Amino acid sequence: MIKLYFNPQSRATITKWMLDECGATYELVPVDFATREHKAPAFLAVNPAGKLPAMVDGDVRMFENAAICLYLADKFPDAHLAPPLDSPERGRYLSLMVYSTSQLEPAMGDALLKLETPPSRGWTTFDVARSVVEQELGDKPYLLGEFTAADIMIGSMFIWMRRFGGPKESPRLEAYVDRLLARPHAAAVRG
Ligand SMILES: N[C@@H](CCC(=O)N[C@@H](CS)C(=O)NCC(=O)O)C(=O)O
Repeated sequence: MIKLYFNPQSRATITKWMLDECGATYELVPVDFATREHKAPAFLAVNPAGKLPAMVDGDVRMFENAAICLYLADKFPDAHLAPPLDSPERGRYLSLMVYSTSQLEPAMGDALLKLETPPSRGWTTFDVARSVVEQELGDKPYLLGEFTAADIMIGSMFIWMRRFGGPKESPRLEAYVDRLLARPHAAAVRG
């Protein structure tokens, strides 16, 4: 059975949302930050970076949310959480999955911590990242039209931005966040 190393106060809630949308059967393995269980050898053997989430599926060992969500979307094709391999939307889907973690998330961190984002960093300001997402969303209900793992990765950032007291977003983004929060399995990231 899939094992998700989990703490409810962590990004592992994103993986939990994904697993629930997949209809997967899985076991939550609690990881206690207070006792630094995530830096103990037993956990470092699963994720040498000492961070949540981490996931084990038989012989498969994984860390990093984007990688885990990409893996799960392909493992559970009946959940239709990724465009098929031969779909022209596949490229945009992969780009958005990577964008969520390489650009949007660090930009959001800078914005919340009120840090400058110099152009020499590998990511942009949150203002730029937000407008990229808004453009990719367009008038569609979800980034790819239908709900996919990209909405879990990108939507979680906007859900958290709202939760952590970020500025009000445009009506289009606010409606997107409301739509995501209305999904029963989003409970994991709702806090
Ligand atoms: N890019 C990683 C980020 C993982 C991450 O930073 N996890 C945090 C929890 S939200 C963590 O484990 N922090 C504990 C630490 O670094 O000591 C992912 O998305 O999987």
